[in-house]
Amino acid sequence: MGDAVLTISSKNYSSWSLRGWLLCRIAGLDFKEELLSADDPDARAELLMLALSFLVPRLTHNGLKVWDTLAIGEYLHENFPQADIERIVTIWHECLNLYGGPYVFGETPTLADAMYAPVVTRFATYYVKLDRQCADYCETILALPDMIECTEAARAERARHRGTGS
Ligand SMILES: N[C@@H](CCC(=O)N[C@@H](CS)C(=O)NCC(=O)O)C(=O)O
Repeated sequence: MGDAVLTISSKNYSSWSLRGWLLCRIAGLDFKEELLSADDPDARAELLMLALSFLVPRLTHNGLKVWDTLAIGEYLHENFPQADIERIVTIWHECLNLYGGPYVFGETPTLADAMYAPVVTRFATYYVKLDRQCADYCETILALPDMIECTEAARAERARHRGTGS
């Protein structure tokens, strides 16, 4: 996990501190809390050194300083991904059951399947364990003639790059 410190000003009065604190907790980040009151002139001086904005929350992780709540959220999301897979699996179940498969919206591949195609390949790359219905959906997508063509072209592209050293 590395070294993580979340600087906040107050658990009583700072709504932004609460947001940052919760984001870190939800992401499962192992972090230390540092409480710096924005009213205390010394703390304000320290805050300025921590974040040009003077504002909290502010997260330091592995030497990186993140000092905006949304940025903290995005940073944590990128570094500690969580519930995305479950969400996708839920959506696939709902759609496949409702529309009868084999594609997300029934018998014909649609925009939704094109959007999910890279998700399918990532699930394969990272050996994500899936239940039968979702695994079947992945196989269906990977077996699409257009998908096969594109995958073969991708392999040839990589081989070409390797060949030219670029
Ligand atoms: N846009 C900032 C807003 C943060 C913010 O307004 N924080 C308040 C605490 S609730 C603050 O640090 N205030 C200190 C001050 O105004 O001196 C973010 O998303 O983090």
